[in-house]
Amino acid sequence: MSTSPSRRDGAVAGIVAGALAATVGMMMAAIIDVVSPIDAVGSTVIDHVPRSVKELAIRWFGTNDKVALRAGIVVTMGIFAVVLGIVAARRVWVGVAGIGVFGIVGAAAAVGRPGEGWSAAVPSILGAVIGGSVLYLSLRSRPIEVPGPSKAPLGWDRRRFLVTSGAAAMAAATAAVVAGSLEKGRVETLRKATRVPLPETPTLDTAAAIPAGATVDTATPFLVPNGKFYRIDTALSFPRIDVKKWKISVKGMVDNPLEITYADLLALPQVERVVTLCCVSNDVGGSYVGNAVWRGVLLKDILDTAGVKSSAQQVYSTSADGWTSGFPVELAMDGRDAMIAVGMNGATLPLEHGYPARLVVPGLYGYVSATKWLTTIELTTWDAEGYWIPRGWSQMGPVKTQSRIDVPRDGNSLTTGPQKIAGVAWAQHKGIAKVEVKVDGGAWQEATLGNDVSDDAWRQWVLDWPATKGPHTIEVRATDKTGYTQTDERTDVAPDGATGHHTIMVDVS
Ligand SMILES: Nc1nc2c(c(=O)[nH]1)N[C@H]1C(S)=C(S)[C@@H](COP(=O)(O)O)O[C@H]1N2
Ligand SMILES: [Mo]
Repeated sequence: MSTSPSRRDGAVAGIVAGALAATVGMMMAAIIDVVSPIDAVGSTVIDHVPRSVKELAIRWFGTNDKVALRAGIVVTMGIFAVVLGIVAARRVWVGVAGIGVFGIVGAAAAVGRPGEGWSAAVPSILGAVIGGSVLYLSLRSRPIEVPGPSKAPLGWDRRRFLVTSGAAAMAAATAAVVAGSLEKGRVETLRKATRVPLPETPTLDTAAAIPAGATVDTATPFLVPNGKFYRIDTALSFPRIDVKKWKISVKGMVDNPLEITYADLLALPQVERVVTLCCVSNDVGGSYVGNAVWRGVLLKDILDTAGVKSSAQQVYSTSADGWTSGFPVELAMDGRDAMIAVGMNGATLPLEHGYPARLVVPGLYGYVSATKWLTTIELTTWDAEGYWIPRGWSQMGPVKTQSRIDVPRDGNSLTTGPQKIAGVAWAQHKGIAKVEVKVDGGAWQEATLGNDVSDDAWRQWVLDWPATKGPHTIEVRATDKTGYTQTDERTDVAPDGATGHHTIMVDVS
């Protein structure tokens, strides 16, 4: 019989104790309805990584950056747990203390999340206490009975280790299943609510019908279906919203602060508008842009009711999970269709896109305006900074005129003869006047534009191209209705949006 655990036994004890701590924490968080420790740590990491790292993560993982972060956290914790276990095989208290440190980190991160109270510390602490106890029980040395006349003064009971680890592993698996099903149930409840169609509103002012010619048959439909619409946000899991209690507070520099419930919102006069939304992180030619019919209450109506004081400079909004954005007050009042949206493409606003309600402001990048899971609209000065501003992005975020080639794709092989070059161009709240295409450094050729549905929506474009044998470079540029033609100067997405012409290469044989 061995009298002390091997390094491998220590590693096993560490990973099992760590897994149990994490899963108990997740389960407890789901039960008492607070942020899960892993999400809390993950969100804290997201909030504090430098812009360069965030950009790198988006470049590497795209919209899967969250999955990558979660996986990164789990792998990091796993490595630490193994190391702690190996150390604990010799000095059990060091291992227990290590798990304690993890618990404190998780608890501090959870309590520090926007909207969380002290109770958010409970899951991490409980997880650490249970994980630490399991580590101690599996690895501690103690007087043990051995057959025979002598009694070993100190020893380690491998059978106890195996039993404890086995039981803990099963408990961790159970806790993981329970936590997973509770979270799934929570999200399912919210999703179910989004499947209830919006009520008919007698005062619905609908978007102009989209004329047939507006939709050119290209790879990108004029209206992007909800399930295909790009998604960008910092939320690791959907905010824990109870629609019955949810409301939007309109406060700050207003004469009459308001509280608007979901029922209030649905009963107010509404509009439907076609608006293209895009992300400041969209690289030239990128996919973080989409066009949809948004339905909602005009922000101006709400602000008129609240009575905005003349000293207010910024419409500063906050989400249920503490994300913030802000834009000039004038842009809510200048007649553009800035709205609190509750519907998207004829359906109730999907959870991914901000259910119960979000802001949509034509002409602005999402990071300064399009708050999803909206809970607060505060009228304030420029002293308040939206989430991305201290992280190196410009406080003003007007959308830059852009165009993209969707057909053919970069690197495609085509056959000689008639081909179509097609795509989309956008210049929200200015409107697209012209799109031109250049093949192999030839003359700019004007593309045929899809109908002009709204200055806030993108326009599809198409150009017939007699493709000849060989490699070809295709470049696009748009001119908006102010007469501005896109510069070919390539700039980075930071701090206020990329410029440059989308250019692709194809091979014709
Ligand atoms: N609550 C919340 N709202 C948010 C964000 C976020 O991180 N959290 N990201 C914004 C950004 S940067 C963009 S580009 C748009 C994207 O909206 P979508 O995911 O519906 O396409 O949402 C905006 N609203
Ligand atoms: Mo964005």
